[in-house]
Amino acid sequence: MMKRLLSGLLMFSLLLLIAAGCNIFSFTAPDDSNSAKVEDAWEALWDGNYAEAEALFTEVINDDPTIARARWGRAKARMKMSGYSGIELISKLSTLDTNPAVGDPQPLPFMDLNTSDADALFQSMKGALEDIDAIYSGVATRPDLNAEDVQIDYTAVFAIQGILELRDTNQNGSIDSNDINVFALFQAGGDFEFGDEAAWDTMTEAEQYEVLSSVYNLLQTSSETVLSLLEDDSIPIDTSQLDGVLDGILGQDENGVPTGDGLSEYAPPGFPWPPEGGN
Ligand SMILES: [Ca+2]
Repeated sequence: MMKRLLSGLLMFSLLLLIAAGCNIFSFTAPDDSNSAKVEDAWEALWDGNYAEAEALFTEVINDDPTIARARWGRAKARMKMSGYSGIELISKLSTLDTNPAVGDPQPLPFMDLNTSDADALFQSMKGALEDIDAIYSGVATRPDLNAEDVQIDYTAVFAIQGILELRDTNQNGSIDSNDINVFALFQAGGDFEFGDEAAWDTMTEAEQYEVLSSVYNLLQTSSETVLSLLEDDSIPIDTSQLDGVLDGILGQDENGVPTGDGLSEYAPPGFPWPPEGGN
């Protein structure tokens, strides 16, 4: 009896060892050097060495794109290199006045940036978006990062990318001297307009539609996430204000019903609106 108990215990201990061993091996052994590199990269990030951090994270991600902690780190490094954090970017949008009082139109953020600064931010956001989206959609999960963890950054990068698309008027992926600045404005009360309509009118209808569709899809994605942020009290920004701004540009009320305003006012006739597809 005693012997059976002992051998049972022994077996149990052995199983535990094997189980623990499996865990250890499956989690660390294949990417031991990656784990160490990820920690070095985060340390570089906290020290403010963003380029070094980005390079280290990139080495890890090229080796294994499912390591979420590296992707989040690289997104943060890229956002930091642009001079902004997710919260700062959202705050910038949230300061726009959505009160229905009559007032002067306000430039949308980044319309006043010079071309090269706007493009630097644009490229940072595209890079950050790719990594944040990989975590948000579950492509990259290890170790233990999920959509909820990156919700603020996800909301921010899609919103900012959407606004910046208004400066890539030829939609070739960069903001340069070949693009025209249409000086997008946000009217107090929550509408959207182009400050330079003459410049907008120099574009073909197909070009206009391409810009509007891409802005719409990015902002729509952001807007859908804001709704879940509204319920989170721990977020230090007024997300209902941001929600109002996004709805104003998208041309929809708080229930998502089209108002006929916003981007839709500029959609050329003969093209489907709202545009189909997402990202
Ligand atoms: Ca361009």
